[in-house]
Amino acid sequence: MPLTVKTRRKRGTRIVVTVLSGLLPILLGFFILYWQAERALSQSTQLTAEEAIRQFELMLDNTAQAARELLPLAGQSCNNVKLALREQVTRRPFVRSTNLVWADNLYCSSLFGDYQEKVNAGDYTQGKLWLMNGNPVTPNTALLVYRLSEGQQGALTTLDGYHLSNVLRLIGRKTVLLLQVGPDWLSADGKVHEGALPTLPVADSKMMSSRYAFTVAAGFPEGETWRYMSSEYPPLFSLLIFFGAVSGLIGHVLQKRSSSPSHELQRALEAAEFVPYFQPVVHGTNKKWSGTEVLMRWNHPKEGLVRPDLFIPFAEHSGLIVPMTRSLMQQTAQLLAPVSNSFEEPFHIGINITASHCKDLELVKDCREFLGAFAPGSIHLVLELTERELIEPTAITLQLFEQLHALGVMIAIDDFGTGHSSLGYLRQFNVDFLKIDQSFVAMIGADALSRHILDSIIELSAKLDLGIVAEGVETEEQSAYLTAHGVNFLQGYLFGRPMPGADFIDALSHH
Ligand code: G
Ligand code: G
Ligand code: MN
Repeated sequence: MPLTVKTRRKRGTRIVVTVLSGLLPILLGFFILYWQAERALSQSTQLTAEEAIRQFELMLDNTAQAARELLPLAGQSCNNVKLALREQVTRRPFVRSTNLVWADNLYCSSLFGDYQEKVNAGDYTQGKLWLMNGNPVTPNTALLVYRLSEGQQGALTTLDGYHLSNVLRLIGRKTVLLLQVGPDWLSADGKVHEGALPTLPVADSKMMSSRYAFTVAAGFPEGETWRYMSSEYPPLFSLLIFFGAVSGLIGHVLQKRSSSPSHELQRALEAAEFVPYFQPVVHGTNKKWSGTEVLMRWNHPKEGLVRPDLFIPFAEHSGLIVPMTRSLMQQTAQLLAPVSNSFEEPFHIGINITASHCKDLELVKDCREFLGAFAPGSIHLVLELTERELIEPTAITLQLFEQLHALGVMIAIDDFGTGHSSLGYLRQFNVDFLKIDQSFVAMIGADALSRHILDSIIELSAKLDLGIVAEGVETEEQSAYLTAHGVNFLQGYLFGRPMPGADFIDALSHH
C-alpha cells in the first residue's frame, strides 16, 4: 500500500527527524556562543596581560633609574656612598634596597653598609633581572633584582615582590596572572616557582615585555567559559530555545505534509504516474467490442502498479480525484482519438466518476474537451456513477446532469444492485445504462435467490428502456445465460482483462 503503510513505517524516523531539526539550531547556536565566549575571554586576557606589562615596566623604570644614578659611585668606599644608596631607597617608591658592586663583588649595601658577597652575572636573565625567592633578610619573600654593570662598576637595585604580586592580584581580578623572569615565575600569592610557565586552562595568553626580560601569562581557571556564558548569555539562550522550537515545528509540519497521502498523490499527479487501463465491453449478441471501461492505475515508482481501491478514497478525500480524472480523460483521448475513425458505430468509453465530481460544473468542461478530441459521432462518453454513493439532487447537480445530457454524455449506474437507488433517482439523473455488479453474475448457476435478483434487474432495465451491462463475466456459462436473458453488453475476464493503452490499441485492431 503506497499511502498507508509508508506513513506508519516512518513514524519512528519522523520523531527522530523532528527532534534533530529542533536540536540542530540549538546545538549550532550553542557552539557559536561557546566560540564567541572563548574569543571574548581571550581578548580580555590579552588586555589584562598588556596592562600588567605596562605596570611592571613602570616599576622597573623606577628601579633602573636608581641603578643608573648609583652606578658612577661604584668603586668609592662604602662609607662615602652609603647615604646616597639609602637616599634612593627613600626617594623611590618601588626600590627596596640598593647595592654597589666592584669587580663582581657586592661590597656596599643600603641595608648593611659594608658587606661582602660574590655576584654571579649568570644568575641574571640577559645579565639584568633575577627573580629571587627572598634573601637572608627576608627569606621566602619574592624579590626582583635589577643589575646594571659597566666595566668593573656595578649597581644592584631590588624591587619588592609585594608590589609585583599586588599587580598580579589587582589587575587580574578574575584573571589569573603570572610573571616569569628567566627560569622562575611569580604567582599572585607572592610565591616564586621554578620552571616554565604553566598553560592556563582557559584563554591562555603569554606576552613578553619589549623593554625588560620578563613575560606575563594571563588566563582563566577551569570552567570560566561556562561561567561567562551563564552570566552573559541567558537572553541568547532563550532565543536559541525559541529558534529550536520553531525549527522543530517546521520540521514536523514539513514531514507531515510530505508524507501525507494528499501530498504524495499531488506529487504522483505532477509526475504523471496515473495512467489509464482499458477493459473491453462486448455486445451480448455477437461479442464484438462495443466499448471500453477506463480504469485508473497508479504506476508507482517503488510499489509498481497500484490498484485504485487503495488510493481512490484518499484522492476523493483530498479533492484530487477531479484533476486525476481529468488527466485520465486527456490520456484516453490522446490514445483513442487517432483510431476513432475505424469505429464502425459509436464506441462507448466509460469513465468512473465519484460524487465529489458533482459539486460544481467543472465536469461539463472536461467532458466537452474530451468529446472535442474525437470525430463527431465516433464515440459515446459514458460516466459511471457507483450506486454505493448516491448523488443528492441539488440545484447544482441537476443543472450539471442537464448540461451533460445536452452534450450527449451518457450516464451509467455502476455496481448496480449493491446500493439502493430508486426509480425516481434513475429518472432524475437521466440514466442510460445499468451495470450489474459482478457479485450477481458470479452467482449464475449457483444460487437461486441471486439469480432471481439478476432476472429482476434485467426485467426492470428492459421496462425502463435502459441499456444493461453485466460485469465480471468469467465463464461461457455466464455469458450464455446473460445473452439468453437479453443483456445488451458484457464485460469481464472472459473477453479481456484491463490492459495498458498500447495493448488495447493493438487488440482493438484485431476486432
Ligand atoms: O479495475 P479495478 O480493479 O481497478 O477497479 C477497482 C475499483 O476502482 C472499481 O470500483 C472501479 O470503479 C474504481 N475505479 C477504477 N478507475 C477509477 C477512476 O478513474 N475513478 C474512480 N472514481 N474510480 C475508479
Ligand atoms: O466497480 P467497477 O465496475 O468500476 O470496477 C470494475 C472492477 O472489476 C475492476 O476492478 C476490474 O478489474 C474488475 N473486473 C473486471 N472484469 C472482471 C472479471 O471478469 N472478474 C473479476 N473478478 N473482476 C473483474
Ligand atoms: Mn466502473
